Amino acid sequence: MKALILNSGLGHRMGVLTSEHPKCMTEISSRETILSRQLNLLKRNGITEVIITTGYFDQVLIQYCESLDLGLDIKFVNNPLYDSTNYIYSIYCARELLDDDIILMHGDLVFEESVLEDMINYSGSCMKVSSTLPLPEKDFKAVVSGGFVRKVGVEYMQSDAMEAQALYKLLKPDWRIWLDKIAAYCESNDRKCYAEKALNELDGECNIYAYDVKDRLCSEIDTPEDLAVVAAKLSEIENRTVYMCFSTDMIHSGHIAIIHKAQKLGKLIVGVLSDEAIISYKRFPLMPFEERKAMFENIKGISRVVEQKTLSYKENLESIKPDYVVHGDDWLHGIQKSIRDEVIATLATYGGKLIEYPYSKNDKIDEMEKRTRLELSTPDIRRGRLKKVLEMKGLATAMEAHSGLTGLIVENTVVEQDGGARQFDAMWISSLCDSTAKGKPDIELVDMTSRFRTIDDICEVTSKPIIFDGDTGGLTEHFVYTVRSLERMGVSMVIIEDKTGLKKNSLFGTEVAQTQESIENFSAKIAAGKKAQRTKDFMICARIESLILEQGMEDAIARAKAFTEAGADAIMIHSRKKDPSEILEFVRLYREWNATTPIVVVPTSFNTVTEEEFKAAGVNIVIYANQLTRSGFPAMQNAARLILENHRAKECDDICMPFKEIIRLIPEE
Ligand code: SPV
Ligand code: MG
Repeated sequence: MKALILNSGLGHRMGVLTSEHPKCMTEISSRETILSRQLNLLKRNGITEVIITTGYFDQVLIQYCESLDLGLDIKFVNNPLYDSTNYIYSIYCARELLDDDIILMHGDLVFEESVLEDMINYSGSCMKVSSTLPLPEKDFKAVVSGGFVRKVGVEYMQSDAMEAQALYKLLKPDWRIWLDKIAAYCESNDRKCYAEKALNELDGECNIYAYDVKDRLCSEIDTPEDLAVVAAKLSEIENRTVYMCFSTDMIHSGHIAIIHKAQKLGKLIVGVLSDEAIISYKRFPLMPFEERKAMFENIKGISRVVEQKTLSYKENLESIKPDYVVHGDDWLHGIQKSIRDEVIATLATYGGKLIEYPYSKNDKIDEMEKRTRLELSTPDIRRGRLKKVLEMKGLATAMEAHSGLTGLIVENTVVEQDGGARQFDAMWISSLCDSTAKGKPDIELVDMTSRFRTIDDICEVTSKPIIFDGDTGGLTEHFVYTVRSLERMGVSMVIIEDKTGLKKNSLFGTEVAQTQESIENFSAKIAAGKKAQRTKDFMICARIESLILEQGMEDAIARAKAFTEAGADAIMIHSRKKDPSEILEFVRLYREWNATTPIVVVPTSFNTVTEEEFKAAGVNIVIYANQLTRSGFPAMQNAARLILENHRAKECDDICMPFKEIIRLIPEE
């Protein structure tokens, strides 16, 4: 596609402004002239071959174009009869160079980039019209019917006429017909009319669509008054702001394309989503916030980068008040729909607009995302992530998983809430649930090899950090090996409890015989584990059973202090009381002594306390230790019973997940 710019005219209505150069060299801002703007926009939109017809001051014009040094292939065609003919003859002079699709424009036309871009992207031939501007008295109008331009001229004031400008995109077949007619006119010496006179005679032979740009700028400059109006509109356009928000840590061609589109609407301000907000609805970011921010700051044409703390745009929109928010249309459904609704409502409060571009699904991007998830699931990356989540969020949640499938549920369950989203941060590999899934009691009967097999199954299909329930840790001599094996597998934390002998589940409390380990022995086990540890990210958490075994708060706190001093990276305090007060009291007392070591709780019994309340009290990890197992088994028992009762499976179907859905739970490689 080539551009043809008609610059042979005299421009005498501009007065002194055109006494030394052609009109197209008139400055429209401190940075650009009409022509430099046209050429820059053509270049930005992929048009590199330009034909400029010249007339008076042609050498000034040629030198000026050279001085712009735009790297465009510009050919100049002089109309030797410029002062006695109209541009129909200039086109005729250039006809040999015009054997292509053509963007045709008058040399005094100023338009916003999106107008040119949209017309270039339109599938057929088209001419710029406006349905919102009044019909100009002296300038071009287009008679439009059925969406197509039938006539163009200054004389049409009828109701089916629209304001129009000499900005066309002409596909070769349409252009050929018009150009032949132009040639016929010029060869029969009819050279003083508009080229549109030839077009009008074709009576619809060329299919030129009336491209309605409404209020967007596309005006010619004939007089100093026009210049003032256009310059004011341009400065308003240049001060427009556009807001986009990104959560990505990988910039790809799709992002660059939408950033380029957004830049054409005004100064682009990019909101970079905080780590915490990303973790809440997507996956763990590969790069922390500061690095992602720097990445956007270094993209050409982004004028400012700010943090967006939540998935909700509201706070940033209310403070920045951008003219436009730009987004792909992929948020019309799903988790982001409510965020989109809120954006629309917020923009409406001050007259901002949402611009959505079609979202193009891209296999390469899906592949990159898959690889990212794979990378996140590799042991070295996965292991360190629990610490990072704790740093970023202060409080992490973990949900029980005992198989690949339950791991996938913890990995993929996301709930939309209050304009945001929530998901679990980590997985808890419970000894109770792992044993139960194998039909065995929770007494350290399932050996480590088997427990590791469960970890392996889960690791294969997930990427979230893992907290492993290590029971008592076994013999110290064995525990040191366990630590290294867990590290190798990418587990982030092992929790061992200060019990000895035959371990029973804590929720039995004192109903069964259980022995607490001495402070000395357990401290030594922790210290040995820490010494055996090879990576810096792995954490050993000491679990205190004093409240479970009714040994009192003082004992619990004394143990917590001793185990912390022995090197424990975190402290878990457990209770089987419904009333959370002893847990909260422990947290208060421990925090008085130690402000930073993470505290872990397992609120199976004291389940009325919310995560927010735990966080406010000073807790850092909340583990939902058994809920998938406890909810899954009754459903399974019920299904088995229904089939037995009815001698068939039909009645059971209503409580079963459709097969299609269960298949969808498992991602295909
Ligand atoms: C587990 O889930 O195996 C635990 C937590 O150790 S509890 O069952 O509450 O003891
Ligand atoms: Mg356990």
